[in-house]
Amino acid sequence: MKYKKLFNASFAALAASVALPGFHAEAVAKTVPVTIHAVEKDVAYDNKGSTYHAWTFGGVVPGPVVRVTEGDTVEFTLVNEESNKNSHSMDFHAARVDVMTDFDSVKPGETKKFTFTADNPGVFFYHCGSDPMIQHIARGMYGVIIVDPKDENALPKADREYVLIQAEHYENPDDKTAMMKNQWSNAVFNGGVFKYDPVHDPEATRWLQAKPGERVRIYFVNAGPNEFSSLHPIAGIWENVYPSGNPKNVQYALQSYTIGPGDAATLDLISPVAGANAIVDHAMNHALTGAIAVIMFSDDADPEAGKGDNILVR
Ligand SMILES: [Cu+2]
Repeated sequence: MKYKKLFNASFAALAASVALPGFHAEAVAKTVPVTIHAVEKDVAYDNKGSTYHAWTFGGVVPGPVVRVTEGDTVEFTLVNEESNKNSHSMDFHAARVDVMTDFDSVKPGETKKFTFTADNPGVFFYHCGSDPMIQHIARGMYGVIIVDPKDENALPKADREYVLIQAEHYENPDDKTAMMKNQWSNAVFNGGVFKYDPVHDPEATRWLQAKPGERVRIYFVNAGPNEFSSLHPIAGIWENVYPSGNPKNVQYALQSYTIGPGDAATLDLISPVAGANAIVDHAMNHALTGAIAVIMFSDDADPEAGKGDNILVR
């Protein structure tokens, strides 16, 4: 886990606001230092272990899950490793800052800091915005920031949580022309072709797990760079859907929900029966090139799955 140390999200509270009497269910705002290193390295994109030369946050695709609470102040540091060949930057969709200064690119060997308050609860995309942005996203520089509501009762309690980030994979990561022409080879969840689908790829060893009756919360991001996703749980129905993950944006009992590039949603799923659902982008050329995630509902589900650090299955 060489790169694990490169990502330091110490959730130590450096400063705390004063909680008002009568608001015991609300989290106390804190300052959260988050440091992520831009790392250019080979990364696997399928279950066989085939690799491509990725540009990454933290050495992994997708980048590390950043998780804070509504009202927190994020003190962000981007370190562009000296060994890299390209400039990189960070664009948090959860931030309201200055695109010219805060989201500006830094050269290899340089560091950039900016601060923002996570004013809105929800699920938000983050990505590199350096030129050409289409290539920096397509090569793997994307991830999720989850901003939990400060009111702990704002959402129904989830029994398990999973992150799914959809993106298009290009055979040749240097071919910017193919990216502009949308000539991708695969649609992927969490950076892997059929990563969680042993039905379409016998070499898949991972899938999502839960028990029947449990509320499973999917934090979904569409990294793109170009394609929309019509997210559908085959053999299930989305119990609740929250566009951008905001508890105030609730919709009920949807079969599919469309999430454009650069957008995100929180989707809850409950299976009343044992068995499986297959979460897919219902655009068939996306599903059948890799954007399928099987979720198994069983009383034997691993008690650790979909909890704590296991919400993004690596
Ligand atoms: Cu970049």
